[in-house]
Amino acid sequence: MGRTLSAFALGVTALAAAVLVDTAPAYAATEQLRLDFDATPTGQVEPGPWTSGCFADVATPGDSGCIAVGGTGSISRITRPNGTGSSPALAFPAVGSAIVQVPNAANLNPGTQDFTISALVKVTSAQVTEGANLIQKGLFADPAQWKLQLDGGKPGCRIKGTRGPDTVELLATATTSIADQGWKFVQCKRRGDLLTVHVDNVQVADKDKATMDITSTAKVTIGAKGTGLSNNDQFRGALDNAILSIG
Ligand SMILES: [Ca+2]
Repeated sequence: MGRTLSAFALGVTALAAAVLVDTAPAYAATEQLRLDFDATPTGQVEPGPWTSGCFADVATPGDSGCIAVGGTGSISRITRPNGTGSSPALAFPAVGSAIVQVPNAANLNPGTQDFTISALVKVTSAQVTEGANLIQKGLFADPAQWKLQLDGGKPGCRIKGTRGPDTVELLATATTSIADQGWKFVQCKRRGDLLTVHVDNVQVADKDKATMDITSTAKVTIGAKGTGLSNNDQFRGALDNAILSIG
């Protein structure tokens, strides 16, 4: 993140250090979902590969995200640098499909509020695909969706919802790929009528007319649309800290 850990931060736990390094929201938002993937998925052993098991949601105790796969897909352990240490992260498969899915919950719907979708991702040119979904709630054709994606290696954000009697949608996409650049902090933010995409805290895309109600009964999926084996927009790189903040 280009941010140096303070001597104080070095003295706290790795988890707390990850929080300090990865996010420093300058606005009053509440994390509704934070999957840091630090713990071993329930019922599994390190270092995988895994085809099942769940990760606890650090932001909402009691909630969890669980691995689901299709074909020969699986999720494997990888680690990323974090300050002077490292943090456990996930590697998505080169073949087949694999996701982490979180059941629908009312607190995962921003409605008309401001919100931020965040993830740390690393992708190589060989892993780049035309469609690569990082975190989403709802499908493209559904009445409502929020989505952070990495199509062609370019961070992008799509939202869809209702504005009065109308169904409206908006897509903001960076012009350059983040492939082969190591770990990058990618974010999608809605602030009032503005939708923006950020890479390492630098704004790389924006679109206005973001005012809409985004509410659905869809589950949240991380790494792809689902467990389909075609047209699944499977992400094939590495990911850590999947976060949704609202407010
Ligand atoms: Ca982690």
